[in-house]
Amino acid sequence: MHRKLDFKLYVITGENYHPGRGMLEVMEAALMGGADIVQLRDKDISKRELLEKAKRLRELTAKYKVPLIINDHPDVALAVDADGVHLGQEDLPIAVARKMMGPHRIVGISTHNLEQARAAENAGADYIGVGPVYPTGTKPGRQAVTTSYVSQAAAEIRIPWVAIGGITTDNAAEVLKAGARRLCAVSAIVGNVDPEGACRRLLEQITGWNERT
Ligand code: 3NM
Repeated sequence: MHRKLDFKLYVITGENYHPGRGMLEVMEAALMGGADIVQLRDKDISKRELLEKAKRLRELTAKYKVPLIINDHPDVALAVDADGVHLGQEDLPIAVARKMMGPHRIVGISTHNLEQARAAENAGADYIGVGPVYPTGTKPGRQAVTTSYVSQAAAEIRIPWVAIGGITTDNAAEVLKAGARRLCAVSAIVGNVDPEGACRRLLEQITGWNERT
């Protein structure tokens, strides 16, 4: 179990994020590039299909000894022995997910402002997402929170948190400068022709920054 969270580069995969390419091939490349936590986020498929994908991703992530998080569905997470579940603000409350997942699995949640971040911390979340930092087609319709929320999280949040939303190798330095120590990306990695290289470049930036501070 991975209750003690130690990661730098969080990668999310889902059916629509890498059209024409197989999930396992893309994710194996990301894992070879150093992705150290993986989430399956697939909103448009049946639960049965999600379960099958989750099983395959469980086998792959186990091979790389990387935690697997399932978006939205504690039952699927438990069924495939995933390491945790990731919730949105409209999903099950943290306390309910915790009860289902037990004390040793990871419960994470997306937050879009400091009030939500504090609430998640108080409710016992293991980590939070902080974003979307930049506008992103991967989560359309949600306003960017900018690096000002990243700076606030850096100053106030004591549980692990990860910056997410529109992050690429071009703007990662700005997000790290604002105080992020962990980054999450979807399109910049799984939508990249070279997911392994994309991971390596982002990780180099994160590690380089963490060593400086
Ligand atoms: N959650 P990309 S932003 C899935 O802010 C997700 O909670 C967000 O994708 C949040 O790296 C986001 O392609 C999309 O911008 C991230």
